[in-house]
Amino acid sequence: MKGRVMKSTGSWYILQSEKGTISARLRGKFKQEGLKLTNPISVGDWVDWDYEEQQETAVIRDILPRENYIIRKSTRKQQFSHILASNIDQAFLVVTVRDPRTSLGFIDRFLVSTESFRIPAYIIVNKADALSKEKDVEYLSLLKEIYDPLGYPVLKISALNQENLIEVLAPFLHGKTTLLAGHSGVGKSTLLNRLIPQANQATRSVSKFTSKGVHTTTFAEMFAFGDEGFLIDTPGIKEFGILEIEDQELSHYFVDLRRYLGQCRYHNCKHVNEPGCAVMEALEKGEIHPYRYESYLNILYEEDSHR
Ligand SMILES: Nc1nc2c(ncn2[C@@H]2O[C@H](COP(=O)(O)OP(=O)(O)OP(=O)(O)O)[C@@H](O)[C@H]2O)c(=O)[nH]1
Ligand SMILES: [Mg+2]
Ligand SMILES: [Zn+2]
Repeated sequence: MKGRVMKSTGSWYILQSEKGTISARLRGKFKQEGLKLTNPISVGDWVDWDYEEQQETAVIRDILPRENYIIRKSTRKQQFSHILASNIDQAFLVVTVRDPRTSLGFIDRFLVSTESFRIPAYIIVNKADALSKEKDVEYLSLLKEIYDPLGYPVLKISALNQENLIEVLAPFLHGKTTLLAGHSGVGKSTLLNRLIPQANQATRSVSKFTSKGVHTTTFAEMFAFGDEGFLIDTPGIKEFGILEIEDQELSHYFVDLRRYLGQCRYHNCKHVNEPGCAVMEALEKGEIHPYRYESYLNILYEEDSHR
């Protein structure tokens, strides 16, 4: 039978299928696409499962091919990667301006991962109610200035005050599988609870000492939204480690750099200091935002330092 993984703890799974919601185990090991994964099966996966009479349990036999997935380097196990979720229609990166502040570098890394499958991404600025200082308001304007023109809508909300949830966010969610991702403490679970009250996800205040989240959600979990939509709550991410990407490939995952590809003098241009580089010309003309180019270089150099 076919089913979809709603929750995965690593040792057992909750599936949704025509037989309703069931818990299942995994038989054997899967080797996939040459990736070393800390979680062979992720939330959002479609799987083939059987009921094993003898053990009185549902067993996952196989994973159906993934349409897409969001993957990052595991922070716990070197050389391993972790799939946040798979088969998603869109990603909501939940960010905050303060307590904790989400950096541009983090946002750009996440967007590289969504771009690698051309998954539409939104930047959801939560805690709009707490934007009192001038420099916080300026940061929000900067986010809008950078990302709106690139096709990543920047949407300001307050999960706490329910500001813009029903009017602005909900219309994007119907009939879609939406991933909620972001740092710990930005309010992903609070937002999910507002949109799906019966989800009843645990939430906890940000640490007073570090202004950072305390990693309340520990496993990704998918919840039905309306008739055919799903929302996936995920554990907070500290750093988004991108899997090895070839130098020449990286610019394909920056929408703003991608526009100029093929126009550089050298076909293997890395857009760093090569003569006749169309990307650097665009940067000088102000067609590419300097912060985005800075993120591009940071990722490029960081990947290099691993070789
Ligand atoms: N002021 C304000 N606080 C909020 C808002 N949304 C969430 N919070 C608070 O932020 C804290 C963290 O919220 P959570 O929903 O637990 O954050 P999370 O992103 O799920 O965190 P992890 O599960 O650790 O990844 C809680 O104290 C929430 O009440 C908001 O819109 N405004
Ligand atoms: Mg949470
Ligand atoms: Zn170039």
